[in-house]
Amino acid sequence: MHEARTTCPYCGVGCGVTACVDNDEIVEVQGDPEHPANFGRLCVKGSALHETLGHHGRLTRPIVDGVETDWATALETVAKRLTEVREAQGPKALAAYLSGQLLTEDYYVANKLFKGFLGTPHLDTNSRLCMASAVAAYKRAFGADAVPCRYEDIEEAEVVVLVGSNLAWNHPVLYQRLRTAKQRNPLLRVVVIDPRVTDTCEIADLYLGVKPGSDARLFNGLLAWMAERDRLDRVYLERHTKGFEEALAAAREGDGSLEAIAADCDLDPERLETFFYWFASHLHVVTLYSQGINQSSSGTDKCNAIINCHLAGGKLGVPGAGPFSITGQPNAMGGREVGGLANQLAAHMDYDTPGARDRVARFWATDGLTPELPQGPGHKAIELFEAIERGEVQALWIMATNPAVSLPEANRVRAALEACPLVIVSECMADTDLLRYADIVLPASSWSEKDGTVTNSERCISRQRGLLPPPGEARHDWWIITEVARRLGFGEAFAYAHPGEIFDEHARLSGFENAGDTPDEGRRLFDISGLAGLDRAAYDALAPIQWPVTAAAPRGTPRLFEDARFATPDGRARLVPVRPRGPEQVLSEARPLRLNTGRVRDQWHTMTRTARSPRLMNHRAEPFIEIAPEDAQAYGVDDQQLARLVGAGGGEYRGRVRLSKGQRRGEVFVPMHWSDRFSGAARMGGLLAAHLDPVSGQPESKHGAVGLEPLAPGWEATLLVAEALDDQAPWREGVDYWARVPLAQCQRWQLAGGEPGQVPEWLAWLEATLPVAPTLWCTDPSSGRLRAAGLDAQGRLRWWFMSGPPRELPNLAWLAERFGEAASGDTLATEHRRRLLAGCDDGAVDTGPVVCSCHQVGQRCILEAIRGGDGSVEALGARLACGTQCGSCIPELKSLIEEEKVHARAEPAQDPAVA
Ligand SMILES: Nc1nc2c(c(=O)[nH]1)N[C@H]1C(S)=C(S)[C@@H](COP(=O)(O)OP(=O)(O)OC[C@H]3O[C@@H](n4cnc5c(=O)[nH]c(N)nc54)[C@H](O)[C@@H]3O)O[C@H]1N2
Ligand SMILES: Nc1nc2c(c(=O)[nH]1)N[C@H]1C(S)=C(S)[C@@H](COP(=O)(O)OP(=O)(O)OC[C@H]3O[C@@H](n4cnc5c(=O)[nH]c(N)nc54)[C@H](O)[C@@H]3O)O[C@H]1N2
Ligand code: SF4
Ligand SMILES: [Mo]
Repeated sequence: MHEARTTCPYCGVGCGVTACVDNDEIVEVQGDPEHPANFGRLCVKGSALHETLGHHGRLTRPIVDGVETDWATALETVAKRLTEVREAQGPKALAAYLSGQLLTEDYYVANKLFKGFLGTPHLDTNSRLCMASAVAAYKRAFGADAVPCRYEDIEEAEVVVLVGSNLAWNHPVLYQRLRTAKQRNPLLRVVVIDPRVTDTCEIADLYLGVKPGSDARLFNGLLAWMAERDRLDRVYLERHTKGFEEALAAAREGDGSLEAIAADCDLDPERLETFFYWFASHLHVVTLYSQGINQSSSGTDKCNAIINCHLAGGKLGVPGAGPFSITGQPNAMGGREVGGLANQLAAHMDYDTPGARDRVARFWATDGLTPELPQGPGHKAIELFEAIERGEVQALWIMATNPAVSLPEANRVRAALEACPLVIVSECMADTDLLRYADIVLPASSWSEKDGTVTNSERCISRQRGLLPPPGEARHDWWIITEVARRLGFGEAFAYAHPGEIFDEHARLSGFENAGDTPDEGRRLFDISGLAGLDRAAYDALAPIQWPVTAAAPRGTPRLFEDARFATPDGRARLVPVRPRGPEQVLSEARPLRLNTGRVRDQWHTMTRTARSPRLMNHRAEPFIEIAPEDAQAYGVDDQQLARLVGAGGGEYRGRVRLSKGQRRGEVFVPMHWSDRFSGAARMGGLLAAHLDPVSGQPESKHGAVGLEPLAPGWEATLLVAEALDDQAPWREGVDYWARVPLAQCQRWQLAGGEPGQVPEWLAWLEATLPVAPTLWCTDPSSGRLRAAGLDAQGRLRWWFMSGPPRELPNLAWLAERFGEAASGDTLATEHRRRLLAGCDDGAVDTGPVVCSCHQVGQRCILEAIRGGDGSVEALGARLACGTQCGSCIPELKSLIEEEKVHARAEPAQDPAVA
């Protein structure tokens, strides 16, 4: 048993993790007390990391044209087919689509191979869907893609503004840090700007429920307000910026009254003014923004509208201040550093950066090996798939991302992939929606096996360390890329024995001819030349450090622009005139509802990894549609019923309705996580039309337009099946709605279908659908509901069935235990057999959706405890332990307490339905 330190592979907070390794297994993970991102904390996803590991479900062998093969054949085939396409169609027929979940070393070699040696500019990344607008705005304002702040600034601020960020769920450890800072400093004010009341609002002193897409108008209004009230930092503007007058003129266009701005943003003027006043009257303001700002057809402008206000007040470059774009993926920032976006070349040099092409070509020594470096930028993600659709790009290598789910117009993307002559996919999991479209599948190593570096939201470079051997023949992404490069004839330029050697080259490139005072003279802000030349041991021991790291700043640079010198030719920051524009996806009679999409607390993106932890599946088990109660009534749907959404992207989405008082009228929210793997029709990517920001190319994923109607099936049912029976899953055929929920040792299938009033002959259906016939069954005479179970010849439990809606579910954990016993070969004990159809020992119903994932505490237990007198988070924690580990569920606990208070006053208490 030994302890090793590494970095969490989920969100951009980039927490340090201490892993306890025992015989090629990670038995426990804890927060690294010394890591500057988390100082020992972890959220629920981080603390469940070891539960998502294991060889089950992993890709372990390369596959070519549907047939498993060895690496030599697979690598040869990749090289041969890429060469064929290049020779027939030219280098620009080749493309790559990467991900912020690759390590910097993987990213670096992929970028070098495609742009430097294959000579195609078409290498883009899923950061296009995520950070592209923030990147473009920083470049417009500061001359470089540089996040000025560090996490401590959030703790040191007087006002923290969270715009379009659900920090409590998506950057939980940073949220905890903010929460603690607020407890220490009661004067710290938190403002949340989000159309939805989220769990983040729990710590908000002021909540602004803005109209979707109206943030630019709001921040323009703030700029004009500051100018009017003389709350500008005139000296800062004068000395260190340009463009203020133009930006102010644009901000003053139209009706500048507070009432008019408030009306356009759908806000109460008084609350809006409170925000303006707080922002304007404090120096130490951090505005932290995320996808509610970026994922917009005017996202870059929105980011600049925010940055304008910071520049105008001199609120950056000092502790506790700055416009802070928070990154989503663990290595979104690393991808930006190597130049993984299609408009970048390498190492913070763009195609139009003076001297950059020549410099990079010399550094990589591409001479004579390749036609030449591309002349200009390549296709951005959406454009790339359009070029594939047109047949211009004929070979695509996708690594560590799932565009068949996560891109807007996902059905069109699927058709393009289908038509593309060569699709290569590097992936760790055996079963993702994307793999269906792959001609060649390359099994990649995953977190805990991979070795390299990542950079988090505050520019902090940390090591992810390889602790376990990859399963089967899975290989590291950097290795796969360099082996292909060798077979393409570029062996000398890709002769790395270890990721440390790649990191060294990356560090050297960042410092290569990085001199002078201005970008025109070759100066780049991204410079980690101070980390070049590390030997293997020093690389392995590398402690977290914030870039730039240079001879002048060997310990890194926590905060940028303290000297107010920016990376523009004249050293001044730019204010950018912003003219607010609304969403491009327009509402219509057929699609009258505004569609908001985003994340839930316990899932990660397309769930390929988090769904492997049953306790992470319990928070939100099924795909859902959140809607205001009044709208639900108007559309004829009710809480926990099934409904469908139809959108302009050509797809539809089926999920369970959740009434939410935090949802504005006229808007619905759906999670981005469900794929065809987990539900029959719950891919939100099919609902959205691809409208792009003209500057950044980022799609408008937050502002779709949809129609809603009830699904009204004739029946609903739950089927639990042992893992071994799950392979074919014939029971999902012909049903109108299904969702698969992995539980420990069994799979839960939620099924619905049929016309109203129509109920199948269940016993006959079970007999026909399942390989093991019903052994036990009973029918409730009053409701006609059936419960049944199938045991094999040895008396082991194979399946369990219940007709009726999931709110009638008994104790799933108890049933899962019985499946666990069966999995280890045990026959069902007599006393359990008697209780099997009841589904519990004591007549208890299921504990409901899990609120506290760490301690697996269900909503029903919590409500009972509240009704029994535990009226505070502390009291609940003392009785049930909920909320006492990572704290992510505290907002939910508080709202349950609040709801109960309201209930207790209004009506006799009712059990909420099961999600
Ligand atoms: N649990 C979990 N955590 C994650 C991830 C995950 O999958 N799961 N993914 C990671 C990644 S890659 C990313 S990019 C981050 C994203 O982190 P966030 O940006 O916090 O996540 P989202 O839920 O996509 O959207 C944030 C909020 O924007 C709001 N919003 C929508 N439209 C508007 C608008 O017009 N104006 C404003 N002001 N707000 C609006 C939404 O209501 C939502 O609450 O999370 C990271 N962390
Ligand atoms: N409507 C809507 N759409 C969105 C968003 C939204 O808020 N709303 N958010 C957008 C954002 S911000 C993002 S970041 C994207 C995320 O969307 P994706 O990137 O498409 O989602 P993931 O599920 O993270 O896909 C990563 C894949 O890589 C695999 N993988 C993991 N680690 C490795 C590795 O080390 N090597 C290899 N080769 N493979 C690996 C995983 O198993 C998984 O299949 O979605 C975007 N799409
Ligand atoms: S906050 Fe993010 S980086 Fe930290 S443990 Fe949670 S998911 Fe991992
Ligand atoms: Mo993201």
